[in-house]
Amino acid sequence: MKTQWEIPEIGLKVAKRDSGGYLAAKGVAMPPGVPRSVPAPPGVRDFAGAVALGLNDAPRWLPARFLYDAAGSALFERICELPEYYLTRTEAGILTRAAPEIRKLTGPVTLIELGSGSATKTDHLLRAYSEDADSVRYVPVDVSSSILRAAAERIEDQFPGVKVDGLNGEYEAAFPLLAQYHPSLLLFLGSTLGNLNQAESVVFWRRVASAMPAGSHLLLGADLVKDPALLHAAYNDAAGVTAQFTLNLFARMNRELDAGLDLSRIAHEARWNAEWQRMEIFGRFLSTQRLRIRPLGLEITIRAGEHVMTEISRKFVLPRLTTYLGCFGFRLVRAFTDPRQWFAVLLLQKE
Ligand code: AVJ
Repeated sequence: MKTQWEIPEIGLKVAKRDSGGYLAAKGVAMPPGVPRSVPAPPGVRDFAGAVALGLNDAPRWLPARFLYDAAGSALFERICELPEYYLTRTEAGILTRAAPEIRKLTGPVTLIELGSGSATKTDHLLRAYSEDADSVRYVPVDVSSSILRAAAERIEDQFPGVKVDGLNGEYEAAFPLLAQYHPSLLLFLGSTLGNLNQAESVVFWRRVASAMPAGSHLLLGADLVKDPALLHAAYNDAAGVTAQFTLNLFARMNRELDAGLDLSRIAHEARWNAEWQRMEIFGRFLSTQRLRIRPLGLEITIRAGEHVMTEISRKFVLPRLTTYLGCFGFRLVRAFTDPRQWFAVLLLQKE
């Protein structure tokens, strides 16, 4: 029987025989003992393809977006409450103080939010925008349909003047909305930008810039470079929730790919890379393990001491970030920060 599998990262689609596995389909002889592949639903195939790609790269890596399954999203909500994780709290403080002024500077607009999640930090903005208007439209965009539905219900309850038009999908799905809902304010909060590496960031901002009509606004939350000790604490919390968040990605491999990993022999590691101005987060293998990617019929050996990068979290320096965004046609309208200058919220306008 022939099946299809694909690696969406590189748009690769391969026809494959169940009995032979991917390499056999490409004419590569399979070593004996490689498990047979089994058919899997599309979401799992995406994950399997990404894991196969990243774990066969050097250094090994996994795309950060797979951290956010139901268990991972719940763990991230707990991270936001940790005493060491200053980001969410600091950004919320900035938004509370700045919301009325942001509203004044943009005028009445539709709010479109990328990666809205539970959207609790958006409340300050929704309050400001619904205060002096009969109705405001809010378009949250998120890959998790359950979180999206819950957020929409909560917001329509809490803010009768807000009309919620949620969109379940990846960021790309939101780009056409920017012309449709003009004038709009695009929200990209929480320093989610930090997850994108240099190449991904260029692709992202080019797409946003070309989708945004001239004159429309962008509100960007960005975490700033600071004392590495504070960063280290934020990503190595005493309660170990961030470690659970990292390990959940490997647990997800066990759940969805039948990977057969011993999670007690994988350690969370987060370190500051000063030259790259980013936190780098890994699962470090404490012993050699052989893992299966059952849907693809692949096996991979990872040796003791090897690192698998699960995410990066870039930190920014304000004038440089502003000039960088200017290269894509975004003009800074106003920068808002907290008294300690730990985090910044930038209001920008597309030229
Ligand atoms: C959601 C990407 C902003 O980088 O701080 C938190 C994710 N990872 N702790 C971040 C995260 C570990 C978070 N972002």
